[in-house]
Amino acid sequence: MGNFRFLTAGESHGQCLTAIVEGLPAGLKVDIDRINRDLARRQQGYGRGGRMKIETDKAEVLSGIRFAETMGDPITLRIVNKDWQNWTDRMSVFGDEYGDKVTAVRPGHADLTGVLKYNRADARDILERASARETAARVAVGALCKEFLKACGIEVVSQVVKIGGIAVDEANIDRSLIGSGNSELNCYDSMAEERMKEKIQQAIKDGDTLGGVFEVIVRGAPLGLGSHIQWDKRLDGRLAGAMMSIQAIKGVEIGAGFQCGELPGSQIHDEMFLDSEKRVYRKTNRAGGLEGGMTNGEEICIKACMKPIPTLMQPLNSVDIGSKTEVSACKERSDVCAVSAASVVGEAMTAIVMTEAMLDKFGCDAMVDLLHSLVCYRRRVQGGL
Ligand code: EPS
Repeated sequence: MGNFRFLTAGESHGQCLTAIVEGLPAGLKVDIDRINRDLARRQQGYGRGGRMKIETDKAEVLSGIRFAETMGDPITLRIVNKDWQNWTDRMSVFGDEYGDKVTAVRPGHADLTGVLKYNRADARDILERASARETAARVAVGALCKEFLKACGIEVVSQVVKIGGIAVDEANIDRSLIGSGNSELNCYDSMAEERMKEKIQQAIKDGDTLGGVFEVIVRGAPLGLGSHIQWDKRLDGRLAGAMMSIQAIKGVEIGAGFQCGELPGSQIHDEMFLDSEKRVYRKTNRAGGLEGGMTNGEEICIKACMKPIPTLMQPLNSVDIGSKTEVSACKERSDVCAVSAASVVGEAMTAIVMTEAMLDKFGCDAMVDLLHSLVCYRRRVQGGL
C-alpha cells in the first residue's frame, strides 16, 4: 500500500459528502479558500441542471488541520448537501419508507445492474451513490492535494477541448494561459466555446444530453515519478485508471494517444537534443510527459472522454423492474452537459495520483524533510548529463 489514501462517503441527496484523507505530511499550509474555489469551479458550466442553483458547495475541515497547517493526522472533509432539506422524508435514515420507487431504469446508468447486484427494489438505492454528486468530495480531496503539489512546485490545470463534436482549434490556444482563465465551459478557444454553447442550447431544446473531451495538464513534475519495474507502479496506468474512475468517462489518452497507432515511429517519438550545459531537451511532447511508465520532466497531458449523461428529458426505451414491462426510462432533474465540471474532477483525480506518486518517491512525515529531498533530487537529475 502506498503512503496516501482516501475514501469518500455520502449520497447525492443525503445530509452531506464526507472524505477522509490520510498520508499528507505534517507542516503543509492549507488555504480553505482555494479548496472552495475548486468546489465552485466544479459547479460552473453552461448546461448544468437545477441542482447547481440550490448548492453552494463549501468544504468544512473536521480533523487533521490546526492553525491552517496539517499535523500528519487523517483529515476529514465535509460538504453539506443543501438539497437534503428537500429530501429528509425520501432519504430518511431510520424513518418509514416514503415516496415512489424509481423502477424505470435508465440505459447507460448504474440503475439496472445495481438493483440486480445489490438486490434492491428501488433504483434510488443505487443512483444516489452512483451520482456524479460524489465528485464534489473528490474535488475537495484533489484541492488539498493541489496544496501539497503547489508546495512542491507542481501545478495541475485543465481545459475542455470538445463538446458534442465541436472541437477547439489548437492553433487558437496559448497553452501557457490554460488554468488562468475563468470561462464558463473551461475552454480556451472563445470561438469554439460559443459554438459549444449553441450546441448545448440545441440539446436542451431536444431533451437530449452531450458529452465531450477535456485535457488535464501537469506542470513542474520532476522526472522519475512512477516506475517501469512493475505494472502497478507505472504512472500512466495509475493516471488512466484514476481518470476512468470518474463517473461517465469512457476513454483516456496520454499525449498523442490513439494517434500513436496511426503514424510511424519517426512521427511519434520525441527526439532529444542537448543544450550548451549538456541538459537534455525535446522539441515535441507527443509522449505526454510519460515514457516507460515514468514522468520524463515534460508537461503531463491526459485527455478523457465523457459520455453524454444518461438522464434524458426525451427518455430512451427501457424496462420497468417493478411491472416487468417495456417503458420509457425515468426522468430526474439532471445536467444536459457536465464536461466542464468533469474537467475540474479530472484535475482533482490527477492531483491525487500525482500526490500519491510524490509520496511514494519522497514520502516523509514532515514537509520540511520532503522538500529537502525533492530539492536534492531535482538538482541531481536536472543538472545535465
Ligand atoms: C450533480 C448533482 C446531481 C446531478 C448530477 C451531478 O444533482 P441532482 O440529481 O439533484 O440534480 O445534477 O448527477 C448526475 C448527472 C447523475 O447522473 O447522477 C453534481 O453535484 O455534480
